[in-house]
Amino acid sequence: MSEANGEAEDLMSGFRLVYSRLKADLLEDPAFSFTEESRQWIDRMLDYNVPGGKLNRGISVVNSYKILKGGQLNDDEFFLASVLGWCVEWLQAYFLVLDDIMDNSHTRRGQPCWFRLPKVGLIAANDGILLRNHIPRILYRYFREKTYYVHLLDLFNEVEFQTASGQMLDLITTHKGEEDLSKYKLPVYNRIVQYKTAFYSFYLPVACALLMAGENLDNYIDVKNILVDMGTYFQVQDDYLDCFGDPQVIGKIGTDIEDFKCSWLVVQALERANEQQLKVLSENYGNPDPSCVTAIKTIYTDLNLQAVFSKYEQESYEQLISAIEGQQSKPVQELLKSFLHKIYRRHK
Ligand code: GPP
Ligand code: MG
Ligand code: MG
Ligand code: MG
Repeated sequence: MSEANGEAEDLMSGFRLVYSRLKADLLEDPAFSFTEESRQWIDRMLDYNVPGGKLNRGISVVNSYKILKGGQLNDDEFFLASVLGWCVEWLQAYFLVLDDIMDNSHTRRGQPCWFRLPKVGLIAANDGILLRNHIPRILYRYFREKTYYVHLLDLFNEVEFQTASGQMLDLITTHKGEEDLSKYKLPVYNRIVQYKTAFYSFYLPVACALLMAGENLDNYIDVKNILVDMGTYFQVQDDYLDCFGDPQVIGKIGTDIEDFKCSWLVVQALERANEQQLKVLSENYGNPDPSCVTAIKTIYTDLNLQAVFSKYEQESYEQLISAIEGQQSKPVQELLKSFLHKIYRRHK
């Protein structure tokens, strides 16, 4: 194993340890005395939904903070950056538990969606609310004395609002009985994904690290814009993998075609389809019948959307690199590049 890999693994195992500490805190929350049964519920619910992903967002807080500090972190700095990283992962868990109900999904991170478990069902809606409410409790415990505490609270609130607004845009475009493919154009698409994905997945982790480093977020608008563009590219990959990814690798079975989603693929297909193909698209998109889904996938393949995606991926990468290299600060450049390299050409 190379030294760099070894270091990344140490960072990850240290990061994971912090999860156990936060879970233990929440299970002993003095505001609420748990019965054994309720303690077990939370314990299981957290283990099922919080730590099982790639942890890219969470670990990025630690990595970004390390780069901004220009070297190694002491134990206290590592711990606090990890706590913030886990707050981002908690937020993600909260969104995913609810998103899977709304999208009628089946699997997530290689296991059934939480609400699909017979003992859970719609209790999952309340579990989502609990996950969301854990975040300010964690922040209060570890950050209340910090000068940037209020900015952290504002940041999490703002980003949650943006994400829920994006989720609304995503959901109302798919209204049953009003399916209308003519509104699925790139500007609509970009707006949905900036709000539903980019702010919380890309801007939030870096903004957390900037606040810890004592920076004023108002001075980082360009960085924010680059991160939002990176988040858009990330959601295009998510949409591509929904159809063309291997469910064994991505850990989830795609539902975008069945759900009539304004996916990047359908937007591209609509731009390129001939009259006959447009007819097939409008007659089959949004219908969960497997033969309709196959008809849509056949059109995507006939239009060679795999190649269109590869080209988009290459061009986005190049544009992002040149925007990053236009940044004054070397640490900021390094931080943005390390984020981009984690997602470039991802398969999961
Ligand atoms: C990703 O969309 C967006 C979210 C997970 C945000 C959800 C926001 C809420 C306020 C609930 P997606 O449905 O494409 O993600 P996936 O493919 O992982 O289901
Ligand atoms: Mg969704
Ligand atoms: Mg979804
Ligand atoms: Mg998706």
